[in-house]
Amino acid sequence: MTYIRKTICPYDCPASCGLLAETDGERMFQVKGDPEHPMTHGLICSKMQHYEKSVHSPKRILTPLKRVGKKGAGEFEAISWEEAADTITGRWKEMIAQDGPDVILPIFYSGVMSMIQRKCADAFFNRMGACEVEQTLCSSAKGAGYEAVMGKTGCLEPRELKDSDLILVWGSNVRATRIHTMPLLAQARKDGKKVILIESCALDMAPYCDETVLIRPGTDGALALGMMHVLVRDGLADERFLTEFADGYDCFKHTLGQYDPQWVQTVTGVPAAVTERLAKLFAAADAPAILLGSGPSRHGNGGMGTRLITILSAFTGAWGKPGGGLCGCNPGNGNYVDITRVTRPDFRRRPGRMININQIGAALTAQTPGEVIRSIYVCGGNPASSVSDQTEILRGLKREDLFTVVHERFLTETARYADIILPATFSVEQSDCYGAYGYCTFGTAYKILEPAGACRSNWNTIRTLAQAMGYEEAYFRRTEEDMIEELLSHPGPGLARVSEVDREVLRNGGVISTPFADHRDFQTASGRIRIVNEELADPVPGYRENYGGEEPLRLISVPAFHTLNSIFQEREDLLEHRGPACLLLNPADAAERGIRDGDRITAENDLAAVEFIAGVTELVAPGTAAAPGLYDAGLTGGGLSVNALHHGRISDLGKATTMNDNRVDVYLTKLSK
Ligand SMILES: Nc1nc2c(c(=O)[nH]1)N[C@H]1C(S)=C(S)[C@@H](COP(=O)(O)OP(=O)(O)OC[C@H]3O[C@@H](n4cnc5c(=O)[nH]c(N)nc54)[C@H](O)[C@@H]3O)O[C@H]1N2
Ligand SMILES: Nc1nc2c(c(=O)[nH]1)N[C@H]1C(S)=C(S)[C@@H](COP(=O)(O)OP(=O)(O)OC[C@H]3O[C@@H](n4cnc5c(=O)[nH]c(N)nc54)[C@H](O)[C@@H]3O)O[C@H]1N2
Ligand SMILES: [Mo]
Repeated sequence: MTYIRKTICPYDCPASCGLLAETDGERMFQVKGDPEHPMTHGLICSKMQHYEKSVHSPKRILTPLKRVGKKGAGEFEAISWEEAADTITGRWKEMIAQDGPDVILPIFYSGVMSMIQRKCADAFFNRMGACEVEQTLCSSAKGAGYEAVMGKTGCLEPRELKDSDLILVWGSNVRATRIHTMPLLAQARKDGKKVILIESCALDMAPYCDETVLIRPGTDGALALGMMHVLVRDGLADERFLTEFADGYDCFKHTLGQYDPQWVQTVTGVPAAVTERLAKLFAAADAPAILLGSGPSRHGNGGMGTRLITILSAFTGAWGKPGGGLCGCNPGNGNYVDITRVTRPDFRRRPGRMININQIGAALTAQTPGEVIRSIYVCGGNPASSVSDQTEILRGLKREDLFTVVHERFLTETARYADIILPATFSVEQSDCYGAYGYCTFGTAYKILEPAGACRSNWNTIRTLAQAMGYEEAYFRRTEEDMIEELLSHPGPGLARVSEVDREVLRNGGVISTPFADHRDFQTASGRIRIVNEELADPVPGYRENYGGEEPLRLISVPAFHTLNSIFQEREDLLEHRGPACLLLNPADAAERGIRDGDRITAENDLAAVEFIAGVTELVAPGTAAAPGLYDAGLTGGGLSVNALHHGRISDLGKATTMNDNRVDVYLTKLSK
């Protein structure tokens, strides 16, 4: 007998989609979107339409494994949980006794986005006193740049875009990463409102917009400045609004003279006439909205670029008008729950050694006494594939003296290098809370299936390891259900004012819609928008260069439609649609190098040379090379992926990845006979 149970997508997308799973308690037979979900209304992406194929994939790891071959060879032998836990904690106790706990480095990122499973390893490693990881692999430059201007003020929730009368989709692949916003864009166009795309790689989104503006990567701040130049020059800025609600308008205004549209053209490649027209369209709209993705912020100047785009969003007084302002940062009224109930910073006796996730390559190969990492614990992340400076990371992972433990569902790029692999559950085999980061919804989902084989959730694995370490805190004896109760009884501002009916929904497993923010209630120290922010090292905003490099083409990494970061590569059906690792080039750049669509090409810089298949399209900005998706080494030419071409440099604000801020040269691959 089968029945239907509600659950929630665990992956790193803004939406946390509601799912309906058909199951008999042992297997999941099919998955559909949940039409009762207050925001996703049953619409789910093609990747999740066959979640059962992932959950029951024959490639899953079902028992703990220990390495028997050479590092990276992928040869393992099954062991029991008891042996695994004893081996791991035995080694760790020895290292802690010899060198102290900060030779142990936990690495977790966004494999599972639910609150307890994603964050619980923090508590364990805080208790241990291990290294701390700055988890800034994704969009922390965008977050910090936005916050520098708007503080904790919630931005527009995508559902509010229905009231916008002009939408600038600025560096966001809505079709791949935010499908629930696609119907809103379509409706806006049907209603005669303009949707304009500002992109460096417009392949996916151009067909869904009225106009596409191609821009050189890393120069978005210059376009925002040029638009503000025109607005001030032509008396189109809302000076009354800016004087009343913002700090530093007068000071900033006097710096704008230098950023005329001709200058913008030189820096960005956007024709001067286009900047003029964009500024005038922006001013003519009553409630224009900028829908901002993270791509433009993944540069050395990404924090500043985001500040400038955020300031632009306020320049005509649109904030506070229904549908006016900025969308794509944190919407709503702040955190849903008090996450420190999970992460337990109070368990840490002294500050740990901080390591930025974008720089783990350097950390894993450091040889200076006092800096050597002796063990890593990877859980919900795939750094050998997803993090910049891949060559260095692989060099570190090959170290015979590095004890590597990986908690995983599949034999990923990283897991291949493990000494011990622990088998991980899928979301439907565990219970948790989910707060959407791009929409105002919050939900709970309870276990539907018993874990396959000997798989354990992140929570249950941490409990096992804590017991073997001899940690006696009551925290490590709780169940997932106890933890959900703990979080729900300590709501943050985002979950305040939840009705009794909604509380009941959460108790039973389901999703509620939470209130949108008041966009005129500026949550900054001064209560005003901070055009000039004296708290920053760089208080007055202006154009700053990104890192750049010697090579001629700007390399960006863009999301792939059929996979999510390195996830879903167990799915042959999706890989077939995705095709081989390709690098997209503008026809002018391709012609200059004698490259045609489908050719085998090599991209090279000071870090590495990586092979791709060329894709030639006018929808990539001239001077740009765009690499969609993440590919396992087995799926690429030379065993390296695009991340081997990324430096580990971090952004101006938010210490974020600058993966879109690298240069390469590209040439036809020389075939050896
Ligand atoms: N299908 C699918 N969905 C996903 C993901 C995925 O890999 N696949 N990843 C998930 C994750 S973890 C995240 S963080 C989100 C990311 O979601 P987004 O923020 O939408 O994605 P980004 O990777 O930031 O890239 C957005 C766009 O920025 C463009 N871009 C890059 N550099 C620049 C630039 O300098 N200027 C301008 N104007 N544009 C630029 C790229 O061409 C890309 O189209 O999506 C999530 N959803
Ligand atoms: N070139 C390039 N690099 C990128 C990106 C890109 O688009 N292009 N995207 C960047 C972005 S935005 C992000 S957020 C990062 C993501 O970086 P990561 O989080 O390191 O990468 P993922 O590929 O999402 O890998 C997550 C892993 O977690 C595992 N996992 C899933 N659920 C669970 C679970 O419940 N428990 C355990 N133990 N494991 C689980 C999955 O099997 C998967 O192997 O990558 C960044 N790197
Ligand atoms: Mo991300």
